[in-house]
Amino acid sequence: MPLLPIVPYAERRDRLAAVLDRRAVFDDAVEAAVRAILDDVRGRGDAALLDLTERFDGVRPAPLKATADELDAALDALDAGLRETLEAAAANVRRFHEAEMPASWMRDDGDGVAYGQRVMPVDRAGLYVPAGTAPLPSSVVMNAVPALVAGVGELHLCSPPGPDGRPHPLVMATARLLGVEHVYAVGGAQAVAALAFGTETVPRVDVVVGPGNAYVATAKKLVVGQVGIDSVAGPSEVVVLADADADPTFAAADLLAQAEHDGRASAVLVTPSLSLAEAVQAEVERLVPTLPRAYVLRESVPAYGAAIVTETMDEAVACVDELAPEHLVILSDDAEALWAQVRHAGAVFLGPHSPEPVGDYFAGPNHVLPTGGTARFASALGVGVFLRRQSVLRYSAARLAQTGEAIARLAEAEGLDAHALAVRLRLDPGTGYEVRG
Ligand code: HSO
Ligand code: ZN
Repeated sequence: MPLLPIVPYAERRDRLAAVLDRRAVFDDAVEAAVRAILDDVRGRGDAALLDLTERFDGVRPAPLKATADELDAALDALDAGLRETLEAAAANVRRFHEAEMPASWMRDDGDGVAYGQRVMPVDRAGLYVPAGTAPLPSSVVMNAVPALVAGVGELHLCSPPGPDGRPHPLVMATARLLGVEHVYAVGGAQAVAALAFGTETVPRVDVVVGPGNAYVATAKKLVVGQVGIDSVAGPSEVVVLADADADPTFAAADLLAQAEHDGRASAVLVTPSLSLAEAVQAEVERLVPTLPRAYVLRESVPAYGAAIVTETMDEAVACVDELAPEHLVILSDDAEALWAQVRHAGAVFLGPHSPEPVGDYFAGPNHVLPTGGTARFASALGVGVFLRRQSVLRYSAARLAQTGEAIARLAEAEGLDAHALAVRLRLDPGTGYEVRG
């Protein structure tokens, strides 16, 4: 059996059932376990964090919070070339997110009536950076930079400790590089709980963002309302939309780049060309054994991968929309025209020179993206998550004289007479209601 099965479009639903089903990320058992963790942290604070970290990560971090010296030392130890690349990446991500920054606005009707919105950052943001099978310093950049661009005053970053009880050195170095001062050696649902409720060491924040496993995602879902969140992330996905002229090695490599993230990552080729599908299938077969994470690829590709062959390109585009993938790579000379037809995808990569890792690491777009079909209604992590729009209104005596009576009647129609009174008093200070029986 080849790793990447070729599936006719008509059979896509059966083949992709495993991918589509993942959308119900919420396992009752996981949810019950996470509720217990949230309650424990809410009730016992740091003591719970230490016990839970010992249970899940096998260490009791001491101290829970990385010291300034530790962060400095991690940055000093960072490879000079990596540092330069991370700095360049942060500058690109900053420029991208500055461009999406919404502006406050105020409109003045000229007669004393004015209204608008003031865009303001939250006071404190919590950033979650997973450690898992690979440390992700790029996730520090993708979480922190939009918060910094939004103008958030305090950033608090949680990341699981390694065997030494400290957050990964690359995570600490990148945090220090960006000016994130507060870094805690705590991961999983307990980290989300700490950020949402606060403990002796970790302050309660206003928003919690960042990718994570099912426990982290479920914890975020359960603390919504207590705090804001970016999104509830599931396993990562890519769809490569390719025409007959696409380079099959590029297509195969792009699939594997996403599929290597974890055993549940999904990588799907969609193409109207059977011969391309066959060539990509062969390239996947050839490349997998050459890669160190072949053990992950041998899990994810057969379980959640496919090469879907359609009759036409229109059908291929429809197939992409149905999947609403986190990432969409378009390998075609007509990439721009195809992009114009696609409605649902978290982030799009156009043409043969835009492999997804350029976006994952460097170019500017955020790599924290809507997964599991949520691209139908959700967007990439951006400055918006860290901002609030406060609306403001100033009315005038003249305008109230014109409209106040009508407004008061609307209030009475709702049975809300104090509302009507508040308006009428401005029109006629002598207004009053009789005391009722
Ligand atoms: N492709 C991942 C992000 C990432 N890749 C981090 C490498 N490092 C999810 O969008
Ligand atoms: Zn990636």
